[in-house]
Amino acid sequence: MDDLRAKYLGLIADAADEAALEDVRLAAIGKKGEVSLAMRQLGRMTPEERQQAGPRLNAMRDEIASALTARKAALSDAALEARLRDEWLDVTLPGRQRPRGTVHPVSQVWEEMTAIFADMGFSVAEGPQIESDWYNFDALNIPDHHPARGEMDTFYMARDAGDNRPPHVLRTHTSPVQIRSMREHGAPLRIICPGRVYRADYDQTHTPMFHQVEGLAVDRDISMANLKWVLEEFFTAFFGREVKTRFRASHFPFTEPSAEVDIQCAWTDGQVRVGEGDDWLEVLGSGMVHPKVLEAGGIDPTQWQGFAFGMGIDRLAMLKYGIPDLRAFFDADLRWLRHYGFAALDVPAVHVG
Ligand code: 2NL
Repeated sequence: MDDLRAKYLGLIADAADEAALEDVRLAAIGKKGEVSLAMRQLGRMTPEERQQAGPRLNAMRDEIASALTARKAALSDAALEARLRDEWLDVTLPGRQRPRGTVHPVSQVWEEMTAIFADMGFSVAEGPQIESDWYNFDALNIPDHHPARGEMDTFYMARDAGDNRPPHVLRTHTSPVQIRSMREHGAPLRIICPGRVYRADYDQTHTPMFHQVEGLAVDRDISMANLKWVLEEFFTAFFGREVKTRFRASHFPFTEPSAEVDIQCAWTDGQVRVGEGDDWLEVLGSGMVHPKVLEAGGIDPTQWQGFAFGMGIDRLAMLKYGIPDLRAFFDADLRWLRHYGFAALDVPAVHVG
């Protein structure tokens, strides 16, 4: 019995972890453990022997059981200490820096503009940036000899000798998207078409690629009065204050009558401020859709009429956010992007009357 006691107390002291300790427990006082088996021998003893061996065996089993409990507590304390040591974390360290981009002013204003027109019931339509000359010019009643069609103003796709496909261009406005929408959906129609457009022009105020939003509303009794309301509503929402407009008679091949639209502004120390003062700034072209353009869109001009307008996103971004130089928009200069860019969730409130 002393050998048994010494053996198991030794094994308990040597058990390196809780799993090894459990093995020892089973070997000693488990159902088939050595101590349990020894206790079962009590039945075969004489009453005198039993009286002697019984209490000693019980005491030994209790001693082994409490040694197991104590060792188990010690092992689990040690395991916890080890985890606390290994998984130690310095929560006072500075966070890891991750590169963070900004939203380009053009993207920001694009979203602002589409949100305002969406509130007025306009859907957004987009289309290809490479168009046939029919969609870009003919459908818009722009005649063959018109200067806009020349290589001076328009980027033409290169053609190999003997390639007889119709000429294609980088679209010079998003009007072709509106022609496509008219042909696809018919009347009535209320859409805006934001997108990239291209013109062979590069100076202080022009880049060969820029962004435009065109709008088109076709219905049975749409008039210039509806156009004026929509545009005034738009400018007031966009600039966050009431903005007076001035319509000046103009000419475009695709609208009749046509009007250029100025917005009220003030010039103070070389800075333009929209919605105050008594100067004017031209920002938009517009008019009633020419009957030939409705026809090109597959819409019967004796049954339907509509207004259309076009304006530059980049220019409106410069005006609203006081950005001085257009060309810097497309330089991908990180300092410029961080200065004029917007945070991902920075969506200025948009007010519609
Ligand atoms: C400007 C001129 C304008 C349009 C664009 C248009 C589109 C169709 C039919 C008729 Cl499908 N018109 N678009 C109309 C008037 C002016 O833009 O000076 N933009 C800055």
